[in-house]
Amino acid sequence: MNQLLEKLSACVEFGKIDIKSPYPPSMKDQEGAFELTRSALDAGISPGEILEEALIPAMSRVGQKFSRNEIFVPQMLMAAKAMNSSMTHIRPYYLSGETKRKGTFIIGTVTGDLHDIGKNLVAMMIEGAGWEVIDLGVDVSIEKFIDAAELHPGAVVGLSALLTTTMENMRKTVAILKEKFPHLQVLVGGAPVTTEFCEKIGADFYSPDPQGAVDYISTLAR
Ligand code: B1M
Repeated sequence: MNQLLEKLSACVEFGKIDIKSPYPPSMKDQEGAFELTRSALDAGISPGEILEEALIPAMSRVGQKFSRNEIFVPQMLMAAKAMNSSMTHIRPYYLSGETKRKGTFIIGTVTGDLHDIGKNLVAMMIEGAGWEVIDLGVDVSIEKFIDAAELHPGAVVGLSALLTTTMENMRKTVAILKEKFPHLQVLVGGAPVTTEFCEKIGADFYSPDPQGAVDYISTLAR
């Protein structure tokens, strides 16, 4: 792998946000995710490569270490912060200049779930594909999804869940949304979600990644 990407990936894995960040002490005074992402882009590495080769694998290593009890929630949080600082440079590349939007996409992480990195990636890429995105954030109650769907008739709704415990909230959210708005298209995703689960809960489509979400929603464009 490119050396710059390797360094960037390590910064996200160990939670090194930027050069001023004192954490982790072993990386003090070194450039962090913020500076290295800028350098990678300036060196002509594409935002897609940065995401696929450095940022996403770093978060996956963080998850594996957390599962093995080698790191704990504070370290996961620092990794997420480092990833977000990197995303400040990447996001503008995905934003669409289109003025006529293809439709409206409402997205949120379901109630009880605070994970937003994957949801933010999906939102960013769908916005980049020309949709107006209403991002409801994390820990989104069913009522909030209902209010947003009422406010934006014809919108497509996307739900993200990262915890096996919040998959049940995803199921409830889909059930109530479908009861209230039978024609509403609901897209689901997140690490524990599968095609089988999507079918079981009556959602319309499951995508394991943002590109799949973009491809699907493009088929629904007005
Ligand atoms: Co948490 N966490 N976490 N965590 N965390 C996981 C998910 C976990 C797998 C780690 C582990 O044990 N290995 C585990 C869940 C286990 C399970 O349920 N089976 C876990 C746990 C247990 C917890 C806590 C319970 C820990 C605790 O407190 N004891 C707690 C729960 C808090 C809560 O939500 N109520 C918790 C907290 C946190 C932090 C807050 C510290 C932080 C989140 C910060 C943030 O998001 N701002 C965090 C992090 C960073 C993770 C890991 C390490 C990384 C998640 C991530 O951002 N991945 C994660 C382990 C892992 O995933 N490997 C873990 C990168 C991101 C790009 O991937 O989100 O999967 P992902 O999104 C992908 C796809 O899934 C897809 O596209 C994205 C790009 O490919 N996708 C969609 C996502 N949403 C989509 C929607 C779509 C379509 C595609 O359509 C609508």
